[in-house]
Amino acid sequence: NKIKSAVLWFTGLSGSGKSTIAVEIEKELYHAGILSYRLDGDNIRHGLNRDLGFTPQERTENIRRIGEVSKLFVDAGILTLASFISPYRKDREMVRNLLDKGEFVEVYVKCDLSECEKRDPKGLYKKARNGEIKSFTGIHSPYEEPISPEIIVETDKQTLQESVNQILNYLIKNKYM
Ligand code: GGZ
Repeated sequence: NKIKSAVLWFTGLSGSGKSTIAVEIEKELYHAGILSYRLDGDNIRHGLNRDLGFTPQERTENIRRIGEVSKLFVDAGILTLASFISPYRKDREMVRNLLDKGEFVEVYVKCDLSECEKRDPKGLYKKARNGEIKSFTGIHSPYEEPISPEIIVETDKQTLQESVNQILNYLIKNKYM
């Protein structure tokens, strides 16, 4: 019963809580002695993918590259946490298919658009509403909900701690930790 490595793939709207949850999970993994690494906009969109914007084609390429990078980390035995909107179902399925069975754990960070817009931590929804940002996900660009994700957390209905515990329980039950 060897510990499996995998990518925890957090998908959801901007402001849904993907990164916040991933940071908490990372802390718990660290305390449990499990090697993990977090991929997010800060270390990917400013580096490897800084040539990419937010057209449908660029989002697809963004996710494809992140999928390939995740595969390398998983091959290295690292529990990888990827938090990207990843709005297109076919792109998330492409990443799932890059990996072996059990190596892709899709976590849908579900939150009503109205709640994300109310949180608006970076003021981006406001900018999208007044036209300063075009093709913002949820406003003028689609978000395709996962059909059968491994985990769904509802951040407009649960506390952060409840969402974190739900994910940790999944990881323990399925022998990722
Ligand atoms: C969506 C955008 C956009 C547009 C900039 N649409 O809340 P944030 O700020 O920190 O996270 C969002 C991030 C989305 O990048 P991803 O790589 O996760 O997107 S995707 O998976 O769709 O490729 C947001 C910011 O970048 N941002 N412009 N037009 N989010």
